[in-house]
This record gives sequence, C-alpha cells and structure tokens, in this order.
Amino acid sequence: MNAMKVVIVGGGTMGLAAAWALARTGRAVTLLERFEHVHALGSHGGHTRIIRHAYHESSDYVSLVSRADAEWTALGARAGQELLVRCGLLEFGAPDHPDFQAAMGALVEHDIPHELLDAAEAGRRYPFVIPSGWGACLSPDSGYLRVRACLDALRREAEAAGAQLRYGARVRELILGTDAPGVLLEDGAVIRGDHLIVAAGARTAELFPGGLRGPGQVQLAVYRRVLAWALRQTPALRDMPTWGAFVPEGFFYGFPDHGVGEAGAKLACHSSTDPAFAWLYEAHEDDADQVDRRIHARDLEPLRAFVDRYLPSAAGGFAATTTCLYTNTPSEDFWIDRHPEDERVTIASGFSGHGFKFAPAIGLMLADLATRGRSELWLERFSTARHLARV
Ligand code: PYC
Repeated sequence: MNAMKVVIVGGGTMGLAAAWALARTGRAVTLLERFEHVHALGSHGGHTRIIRHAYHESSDYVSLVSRADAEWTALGARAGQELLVRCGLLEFGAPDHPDFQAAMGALVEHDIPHELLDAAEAGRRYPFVIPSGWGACLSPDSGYLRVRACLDALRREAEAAGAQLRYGARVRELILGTDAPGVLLEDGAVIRGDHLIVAAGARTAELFPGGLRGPGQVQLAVYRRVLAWALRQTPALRDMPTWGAFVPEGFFYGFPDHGVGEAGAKLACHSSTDPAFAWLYEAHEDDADQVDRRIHARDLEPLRAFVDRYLPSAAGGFAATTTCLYTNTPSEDFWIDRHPEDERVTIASGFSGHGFKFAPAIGLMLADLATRGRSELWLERFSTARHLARV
C-alpha cells in the first residue's frame, strides 16, 4: 500500500515540526518553503526562545508545554546537544497584575517547581530593580531553547526519515475542491497530496483565494516586533535566568547573555496596553513582504524605557537589533483546525508570538490531525469556531 502523502506549505518552525512528526511515522512528506532553512523573515527571530511552563495565557497550555519539553529533551539527547537550556525563568509583576496572578496560579495548580521571592530578594540575586510590594518567582526548570540547534535537529530527523524538504519553492496558490488537494508553485508546477498542511505563518492569508479576513473568517493580524541585544556585557547579565516582566507598560521578556548567536543580553516587548506604544499594533497583514525591516528610534523606545526603569545594568544602548513577525489571532490562541471548506486541509497559524516552545507537540498534533482527523493534544481553544465566536 502506498504511504499517505502529505504536502506542507511553509517550512518554518511549525511546518518543519509537522514534517518531522509525519515522516517518522512513515508518511510521504513534501515540505515547500519559499525561503531557506532558518531565515530572518519569519517568526523565529533571534537565536533563543523562551520555554516557560506556568502558562499565564491559560492553564490549558500547560500539558502541551510539558509534552513539548519532553520532546525537545529527547530530541536533544538523540542529537547529542543541549537544545533546551534550563537556566531558570524569573517572572515578576505587581501582585494584582492578572497575567502575573495567572502564571502564579498555574504554578500551584500544576505543581510546577518554583520559588517565590519578594522584590528585595529578587533584586539582591538578579540585576532587576523591582518595585517594593511586587512579587517575583523563579521556575528553575524553565529557560530557553536554542533556535538554530532545535530547527537543525528537527530537520535532520525529518530528512533521515525520508521527508522531502524543498527550499526556495514558493507556493502561488492552493488548489482545493479537486480530487486531491494541491498547490500551484510560482514556477507553474502542481504538487498534490492526500492532505495539505498550511503552516505559512505571516503569509497564511495570502494563500487563500479571497483571503481569510472576510466576514465569517478568522482574523489574522501580522505585527512587526523588534528584538535588541544590550551593548553592555556584565557578569550579572550573563548569570541571570531567562525572564518575563508583567509591568504596567506591557509584557517584556529577555535572556541571559550566553552568547547564543549574538553577544549581549537579548530583550523585547511582547505585548503592551500602554497607549504610548499603540503603534506596536499597526497591522501588516496585506503583504508580509512589505514589512519595514529597518529599525527606527521609535522601535527602541519601549526597550530603553524598560531597561532604564527595571534593568539598569543593560542600559547604555544596544549592540544589535532585528525584527520578527507575529501572526496574531484576536485571542492570541493558536489557530489549528481543518480548513472550513475542505477537510483534507489543516491550517496551523496564528501562533501569536508565543508558539516556538510548543513546536514538537504541535508537529505531533498536526500529524494526528492529518492522518486521523483528531488529536489528544489539540485544544478546543484552537478551533475556527472558537476564534469566530470571539470576533
Ligand atoms: O512565550 O514568553 C513567550 C514569548 C515572549 C515572546 C515570544 N514568546
């Protein structure tokens, strides 16, 4: 019997993880990526990504992150490399901040190892200035993922299991409603499979005739985010944990200066409700290729303000900066479901800037959805219906 053939559109983090999971179960996989393996034009900007276990977004995500942690750890052991660096995660915020409260609640609910610190103790141990009365918490098993090493390891195993990974292959449009779903490539070639997975990140909407933003369709918004590496290099910035700060200006996060990819401690603003930073939500969904990749003074304002107030050891300018793209759903929950008009097509998009850590679990979920139509890893909050109900 011929193996089920799955065509994957998009070879970024999630497409690659799906290829990895499917090829390892004997499916014939063709992955089509318009750029190269690991590039700076998608969602996995920078060289490190947080892995945190006490999910403030919703406690539903905690079992998914645990599964991803187990898969990253096993993949690293097979690769003979440390993919997940458990340098700990420090989170801090005002005790009445709802996201900080949610993270602290998830730690207790899921029995995740942690140590509560008051602001003064956190300030003694780490280079943060945390306002008196705020809380802090160290989760020693969290930390960061080494992006390049993670993606290389997924690729090696996918290819060893027979996945055909085609780079520089740009899909012009999806072909639906025919005997076998397929894609039309820019060079005119047509590739069909038994199932299509669309994991095209910021370029998802443009692949659907008529787009995905009309009435009754899930609204995806593409946002530009800027990452920066502090110019100053000090032992305190090297020895600190990965961190997440729930401050009145927004949710900021960063990494110790371990010299992964670039020298310097990396930091960024993930989200903000501060009207002064409303421009963080200027959407670019009409053409992800037109997003401005230059860095302007305005981009660094939230980061400068953050370091001046909360992380003064990192003040004094940035050695490097870059951009990445977020593809957000309105709720910032992932969108993973069958295409509304063709159940032989699975959409995996809307990772809303917090998906990387989950990649192997998402890959396994997508493999289940493509081959069995259901997955024990899938959450109702990822469904098209749930996203439409929110709009
Ligand atoms: O998961 O905390 C996170 C995160 C922040 C920015 C990107 N991912």
